[in-house]
Amino acid sequence: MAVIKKIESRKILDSRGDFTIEVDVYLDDGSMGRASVPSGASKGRYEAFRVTDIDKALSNIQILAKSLIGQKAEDQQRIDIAMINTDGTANKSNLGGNVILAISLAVCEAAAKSAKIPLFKYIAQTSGIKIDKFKLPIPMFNIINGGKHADNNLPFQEFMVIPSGNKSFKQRVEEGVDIFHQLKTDLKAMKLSTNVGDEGGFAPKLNTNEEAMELLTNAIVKAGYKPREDTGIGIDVAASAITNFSAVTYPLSPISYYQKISNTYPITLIEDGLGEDDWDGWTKLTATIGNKVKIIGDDLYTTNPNRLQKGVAQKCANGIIIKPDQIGTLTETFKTIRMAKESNYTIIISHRSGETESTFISDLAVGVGADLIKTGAPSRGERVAKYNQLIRIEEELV
Ligand code: 2PG
Ligand code: MG
Repeated sequence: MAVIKKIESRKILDSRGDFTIEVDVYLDDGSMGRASVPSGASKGRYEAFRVTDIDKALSNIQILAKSLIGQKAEDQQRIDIAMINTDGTANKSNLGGNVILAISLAVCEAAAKSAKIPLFKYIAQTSGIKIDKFKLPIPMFNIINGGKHADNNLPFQEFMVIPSGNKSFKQRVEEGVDIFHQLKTDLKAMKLSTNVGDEGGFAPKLNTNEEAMELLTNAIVKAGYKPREDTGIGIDVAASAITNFSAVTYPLSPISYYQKISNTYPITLIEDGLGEDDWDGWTKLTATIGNKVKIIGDDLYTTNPNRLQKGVAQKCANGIIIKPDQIGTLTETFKTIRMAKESNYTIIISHRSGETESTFISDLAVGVGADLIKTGAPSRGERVAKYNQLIRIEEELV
């Protein structure tokens, strides 16, 4: 089996014009894996530490590289655990979650190339996650951006359309695109801006969540789809990122507010509807509407198996957002996904608002048998790269 021969790294750009790291792992059989790390704007308090000084991050990569030369690339778990131990902290604050993850992902890609199999198949082999048959994740198209992702007054961060039912990935993309273009036409007719936000969705100057949900519902209908039956609406509240959160749902409590809006609009999924430390609130929210709306934890869980374990025990949420950079290794990402599957959670693989052109998460979603993928609107190169990779994978699977 091929061993690691050389690790190179560099400073590259992300979609917000910020620098991030890219790592190349070379094996002694000539295979090379390349990975980069995205970054969030609305970050969870419990995410792995990110080294923001990219020059420092690059020198940390070289510290780790020394001990990895000569290791078998197929030993993903051993390599990840060795890096966790070298860092020696609970949240990777010594060397950085972004530093460790970049190597972790690049090792995985190099090993897949060495094995001469597609990345998603290699991930399926190496993750220890049981899947019966490969399936494509359902895309969640974030077509109205608010919160910290846009320069408007929308309190909620993301307003997504989710093509439901029994459709191919390609059909779901067509549906998302139809609705995206319909919305653009509608915004233009209303003399509202069609400039896009961080995740490629429109960022019109709207003031209330209701206006956004109304616009989405109308665009679904006008594009020829049946709200809820064909297309659901998903929202990422990103509650922890809202300064005066209770004012947003006032005079109702957040839970009553969600009850109300999910009766008015075809809402099928709510992510981060409550703050990241409000465990009791999450239990109540899930008990109240969890049977008809997917209740998803992102900042609540930060892809951390310990936090997920606590949430499962307390019956918080019924689904989880998985972002490898929140936890910092592929091995821990797999562990969280395994645990979530055992708890019958909905699994959503997700991008970050500051992305690179990497398509690793597309292969990850298929390789672990994720239910959904969240990777922005069908617009902006770094977002469509992920959808395009999934289109290719679907073709390969038929
Ligand atoms: C989220 C993400 C991705 P950010 O909150 O789910 O959409 O945003 O990367 O800014 O944390
Ligand atoms: Mg989120």
